[in-house]
Amino acid sequence: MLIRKSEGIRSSEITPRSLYLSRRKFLAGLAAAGAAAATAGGVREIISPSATVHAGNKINGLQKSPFSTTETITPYKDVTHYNNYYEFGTEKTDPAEEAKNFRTRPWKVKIEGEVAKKQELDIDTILKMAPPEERIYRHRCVEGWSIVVPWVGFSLSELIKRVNPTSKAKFVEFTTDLDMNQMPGTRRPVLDWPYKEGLRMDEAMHPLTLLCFGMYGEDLPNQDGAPLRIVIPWKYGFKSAKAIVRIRFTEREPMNTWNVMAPNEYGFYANVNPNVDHPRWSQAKERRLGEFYKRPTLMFNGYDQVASLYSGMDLRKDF
Ligand SMILES: Nc1nc2c(c(=O)[nH]1)N[C@H]1C(S)=C(S)[C@@H](COP(=O)(O)O)O[C@H]1N2
Ligand SMILES: [Mo]
Repeated sequence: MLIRKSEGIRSSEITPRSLYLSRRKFLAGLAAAGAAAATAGGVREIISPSATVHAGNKINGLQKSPFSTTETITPYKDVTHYNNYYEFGTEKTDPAEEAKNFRTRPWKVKIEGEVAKKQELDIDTILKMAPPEERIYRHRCVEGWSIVVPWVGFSLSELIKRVNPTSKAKFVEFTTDLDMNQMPGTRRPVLDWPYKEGLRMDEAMHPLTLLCFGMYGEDLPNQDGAPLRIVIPWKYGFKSAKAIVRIRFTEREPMNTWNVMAPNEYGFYANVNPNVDHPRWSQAKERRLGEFYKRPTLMFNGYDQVASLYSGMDLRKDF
């Protein structure tokens, strides 16, 4: 997600390390020198991708989800080292480095707006609201790139049901943490801090919409949005607010950061839609992290079960 033209083009064209590695693997396969090359550190990593170090605590009692895809899971190392999270810097590799020591406890989430009772929930209370599930979703992360991630969480609807929105609640707004001491990126006016996102109530209540606090069977790494984020698998990555501190129910469509920063480029809905070009690039194809060839992008990222939420809407206009 980018604002300035030069920066946008540069960042989205950067070749992530995983792709670079797979290209090397490809070349190594062609060359008879494969065995010799395999002794180099970088190449050894390709041979045993699971040997990467995970940082989080294991989450016990994970239930499997019928919503999971059986597609190949993207390596942990890639998913945790190619992130957009501007509070921790604008380069894709900044969050892994700069969010290392981010403190995620104690952590409170304010519940505000059109609800029966405004309250402040402790993160550990939220985590106990429903059994944790593993949901393997396709995810459109950074522009043009996709990943397959075993997220951990439960449907956002579990929380929404418990906080009792009033009949006036038509939208949900998510506000994320703004801590200048811990988030070096927020000391500069790169975005209109704090980062905000919003969903229509029926989108928020859809069973696919995940309130997420883990991945790969462990606590969420800081760069991926610890301690609490949302994941909406049929929408572009920027809808998935990280480090949520406030959930507000509203009657009117809330503002959201990218829509405010670049309204002609980023709309409120942000459904994955290969038929609507971004003003600066086509959205017809995507490249999965670690793969060489692009693949066609599917409408709603392949999650056709959400199509009925948008019947009667013009998704070229309401992009
Ligand atoms: N708080 C916060 N949440 C954020 C962002 C951000 O800058 N700050 N970036 C968004 C964008 S532009 C993308 S593409 C996704 C990336 O999520 P991922 O790193 O898990 O792929 O996070 C979204 N959530
Ligand atoms: Mo993004």
